Amino acid sequence: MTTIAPEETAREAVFDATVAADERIEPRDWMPDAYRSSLVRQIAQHAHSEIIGMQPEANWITRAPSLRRKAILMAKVQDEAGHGLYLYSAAETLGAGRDELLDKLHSGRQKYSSIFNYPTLTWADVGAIGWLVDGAAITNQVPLCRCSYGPYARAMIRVCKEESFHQRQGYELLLTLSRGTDAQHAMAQDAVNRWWWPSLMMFGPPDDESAHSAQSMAWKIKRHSNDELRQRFVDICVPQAEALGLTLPDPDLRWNEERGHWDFGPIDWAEFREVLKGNGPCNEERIGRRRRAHEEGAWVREAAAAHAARKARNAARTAGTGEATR
Ligand code: FAQ
Repeated sequence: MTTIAPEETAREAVFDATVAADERIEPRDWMPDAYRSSLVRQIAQHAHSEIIGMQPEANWITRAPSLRRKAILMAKVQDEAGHGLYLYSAAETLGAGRDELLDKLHSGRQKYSSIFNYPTLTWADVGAIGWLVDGAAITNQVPLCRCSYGPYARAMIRVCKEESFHQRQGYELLLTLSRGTDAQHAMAQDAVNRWWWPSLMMFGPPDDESAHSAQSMAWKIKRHSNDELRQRFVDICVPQAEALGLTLPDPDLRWNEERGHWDFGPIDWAEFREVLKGNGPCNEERIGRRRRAHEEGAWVREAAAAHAARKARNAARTAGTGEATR
């Protein structure tokens, strides 16, 4: 039988009390190993999603229909890279280095969001991603601003502000198309038809199949279950779709007076599982491109490391002789 040292029990009691009081756990605080590894798992998956998520929209930067749209799209895609950096930094505070996490992404040992394995076929997809994908991301991430782990919660505050801008630009883009020519309206509708169901899958498996929800909610990493947030998202989107003059591709959407929510049709979880297994329409393309970008960026990392080493050498010499070298 293993015995638990009294200091261990005392540290665990402090951790439990901090979580119960809705205060934040900070990097130097003691935390259970399982709490640490679950946070690394979720934050890494989130960070990977942000950087892989740059690809579908970046595909349209060179073909944006005006300078204004191009500037907005470039800023948005750049924001997603920034979100990746905040999140990798949050993971670093837990002892998980960026190299290690990227290695796990590239070798398929860590996931990224299923949504980014779908193609962007037309310009309207940029609008649908902003409205639906960023909209789903905000619905999921606003509660994460109250996550029990301080660095993750604080990163989420800035991320959510930027995601709201992204969501609005997508909505405005779709509204312009919806009110445009018949062909533009049809293009907007087609994009919404293709992105609606995958957006609902972003919230994760149904609650009764969600392996991590119960523990993550007990630790106050997650504040709401996958199904609760999915329902919240549907309730937000239905009136917005109406205002856009577009329909959502679900014949079962009905207001349920008793529940005070919109009922919606069954989600194709077999498709979700296939995408997670690597068999979505763009899995290979996305991960292949990410690996290539990493390999092609090796010289930048080497140059930065060489520069840092030289600066450190110079600083050491200056400290020793009062003189700098080139
Ligand atoms: N895709 O037990 P649960 C964005 C995995 S950011 C792939 O329910 P949990 C911004 C899950 O990891 C989008 N895998 O898991 C943007 C677990 O596998 P594991 C990303 C999924 O953690 C916009 C297994 O299934 N956002 O879009 C998915 O309690 C536009 C069992 O699931 C975040 O990551 C999925 N959809 O709940 C960027 C938010 N769902 O780890 C560019 C933070 C589940 O055991 C353009 N993450 N899995 O191998 C979370 O809130 C949670 O991790 C959930 C999943 C809700 C995603």
